[in-house]
Amino acid sequence: MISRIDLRGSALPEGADLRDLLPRADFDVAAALDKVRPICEDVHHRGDAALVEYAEKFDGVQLTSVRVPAEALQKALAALDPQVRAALEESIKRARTVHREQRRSTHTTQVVPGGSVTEKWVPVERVGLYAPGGRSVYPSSVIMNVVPAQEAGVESIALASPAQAEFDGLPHPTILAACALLGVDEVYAAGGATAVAMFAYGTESCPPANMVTGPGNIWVAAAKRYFTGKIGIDAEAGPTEIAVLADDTADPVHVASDLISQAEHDPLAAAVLVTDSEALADAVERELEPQVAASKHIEDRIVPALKGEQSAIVLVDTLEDGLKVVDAYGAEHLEIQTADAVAVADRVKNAGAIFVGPWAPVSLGDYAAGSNHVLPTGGCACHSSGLSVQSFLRGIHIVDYTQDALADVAHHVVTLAEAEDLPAHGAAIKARFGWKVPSK
Ligand code: HSO
Ligand code: ZN
Repeated sequence: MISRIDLRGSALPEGADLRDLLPRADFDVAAALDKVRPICEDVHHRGDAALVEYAEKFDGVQLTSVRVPAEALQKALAALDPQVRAALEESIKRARTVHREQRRSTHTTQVVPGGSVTEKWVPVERVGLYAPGGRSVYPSSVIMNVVPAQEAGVESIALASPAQAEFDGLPHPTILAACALLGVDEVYAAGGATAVAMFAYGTESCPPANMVTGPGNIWVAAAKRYFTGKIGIDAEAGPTEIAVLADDTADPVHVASDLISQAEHDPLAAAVLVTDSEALADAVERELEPQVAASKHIEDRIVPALKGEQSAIVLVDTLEDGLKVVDAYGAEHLEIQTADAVAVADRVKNAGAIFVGPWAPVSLGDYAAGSNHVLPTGGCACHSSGLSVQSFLRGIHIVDYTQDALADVAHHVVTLAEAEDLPAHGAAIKARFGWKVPSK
């Protein structure tokens, strides 16, 4: 069901050599770019007409309007199962509680007397959020994208999700209901790369956005890469990953169920157990069989995910080595199921989010911990963070110097300008002091 990588018996390799030994899905965004480019340019040139045509081609839907009417959002909310509504509301409440505290306030640093630098935080003006359809209809991801944008103070928030033939050509009703709950009323029926292009270029119905965030398949990731530099993006989200660092105190039933929980997302999802206990590895493997058999998306997702080259049980000599392995892997989600899990978690350097101990499974974080579930995948956790209020803010430096404060440092500026062979830079200082470098 799941392969083993045995790293016991000799010293672990370092850095990239260790990373190369660890499993990872093949997610070739560069190759997808060639297919996505003409679609994006078509949306650029033909706007809504192209969106309508792609909805017919990819989603089998004849769109009457790209913008979803406000009544459709309210109708979807009214028809929402009350239990689902209550759960979404709780999820929103907890996410708000956490994200509200991420807001940054303006801060002024007095560099020298008369010279200050203020950093003010300004929200991105308009953001386009993408919510996938098809296999992954996740109202929870709508929450995870909308809440940080709202808490950051983004004024204009629009959402796109693919048209669905079985729902009269509208996006999935739970996506619409989640938008209504969150107070997002600008929603478009557009899918994949076409939705990203719609936000990047704008069309007759949809004004352009400064930034696009949200999960999606490889086409969405490729479209985000195509527009990098033109608009802001959150990340090129790849398939979901879970790594579990566990010792012999871990409960194999929990570990197996958590590995399966993320394998359930996608045949390319990664489930990795890192352990110093062969007994635990054996027990988890035994436990996987009945649990997989009792799950729903067995053949199309869970089995291919667990059997895929991206998943494995990695055996190490010590927990110390286990920490090196999980740091080299840089999982989107990392669970620590060891004795003294808090202390072990504290030592982890690379992970999108860390789930500590037996009562904080990834599923909790997916829906209702208050944390964000849009997290870096593919090892990007070694340089990037998950989505947060910060993702939607820009820090602008405001430089304020008096004449005396400038005079004090002028000679250094002129020296550096000359050292870089940029005398006009120095001249811009001298011009303010009768074309001389002020003497100190
Ligand atoms: N685990 C996914 C998010 C998700 N799970 C949505 C359930 N719904 C990626 O972090
Ligand atoms: Zn999940």
